[in-house]
Amino acid sequence: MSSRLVLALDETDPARALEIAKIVSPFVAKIKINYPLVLSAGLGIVTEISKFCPVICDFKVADIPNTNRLISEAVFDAGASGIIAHAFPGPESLKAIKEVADSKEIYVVITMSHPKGGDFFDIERFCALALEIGVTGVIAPATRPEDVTKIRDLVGNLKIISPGVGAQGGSSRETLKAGADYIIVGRGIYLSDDPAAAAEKYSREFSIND
Ligand code: OMP
Repeated sequence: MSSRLVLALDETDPARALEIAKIVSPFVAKIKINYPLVLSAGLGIVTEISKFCPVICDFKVADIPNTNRLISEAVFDAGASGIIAHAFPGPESLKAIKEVADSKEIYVVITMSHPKGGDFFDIERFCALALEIGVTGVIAPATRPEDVTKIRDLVGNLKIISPGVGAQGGSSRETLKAGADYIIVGRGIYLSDDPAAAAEKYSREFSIND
């Protein structure tokens, strides 16, 4: 059974984050790390967790090409298997990540999951850009499955990873039906009294039977 669950590990206590990562790793496809954990634990936490689970660094990289390149080099040198970037800085900024990524994964944010989070994003243009650059996949909101459907039509076979299930109220069923490949869950797991049991439950709910 392959898991479609990605844990968003936004726990800020480094020791607890590492413990949660260890106990949930049998149930998740990947662990996504964002600024809250790296700012408290340092980039070394990426190296630690990468020893037992693939790590995506969700740094929503959005800068000029040279800065994007420097961030990506640091992230991949630390052992991350993937990185999340914004599309709006345009093709040159994404190409700079692609140049250092080799076989590593790049995911591009198409539109965001929070209320009014889509108002400033151009779905058609960002999907076309993701295809032009040849990224691994895109981030699309579980809180708006209608956007996931639209994005699936636009990105063909690129992977779709969807945050917004659990604390943000999105439906995993609707989102997977709309074409998502993976579901991101953060607070619904790491704030649970029993993160391993919560991860197992979500993973079963989203499972693909090979
Ligand atoms: P929970 O809301 O706690 O399940 O966490 C969701 C995770 O997904 C957080 O790490 C967010 O930063 C991230 N996320 C969104 O919630 N919405 C988006 O539109 C994009 C992301 C992301 O890029 O991962």
